[in-house]
Amino acid sequence: MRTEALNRVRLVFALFDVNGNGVLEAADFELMADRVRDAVPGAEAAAQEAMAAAFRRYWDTLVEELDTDGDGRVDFDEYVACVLVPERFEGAAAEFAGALSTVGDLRGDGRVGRAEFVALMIAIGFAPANIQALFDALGPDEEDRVASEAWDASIREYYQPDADGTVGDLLVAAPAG
Ligand SMILES: [Ca+2]
Ligand SMILES: [Ca+2]
Repeated sequence: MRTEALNRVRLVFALFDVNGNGVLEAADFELMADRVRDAVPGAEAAAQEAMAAAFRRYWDTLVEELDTDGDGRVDFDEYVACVLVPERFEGAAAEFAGALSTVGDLRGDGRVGRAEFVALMIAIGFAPANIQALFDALGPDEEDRVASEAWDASIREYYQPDADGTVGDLLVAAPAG
């Protein structure tokens, strides 16, 4: 595997390992969902529920596809195999991205303000400086808001195991934490 691809896989693994114990498990995705919910307290309850469900589904997909030894957790060696079957994660990644951008779209008009964008991206583990760079790259309007569709697309690409040369690569510059 190319070094860049492996670095990217390492970074996404670290983002998913929210409690930092070195393995992915259901608790990590519950923690992430709690953080996202707390990041935007003004979001609609339906959007919050869809987000929590999408995070659970992402976890279900990971464990179903990658938990080779069947212990109910995904360690890094198991996780690396995700790059071999990226198509199996497309649906779950799309749901995850769509749910996240919907939570941030407080006015329900298809745009997300910088404050919500930054709070949500910090909640899922990215470094603040990188988040600002990504927001700027997505072309904020005069009200400093970006199209949730553009953000949605960048998240979806980012969590694709074999993605390359996307706007989301701005986030790879320095791991969060
Ligand atoms: Ca963990
Ligand atoms: Ca396992």
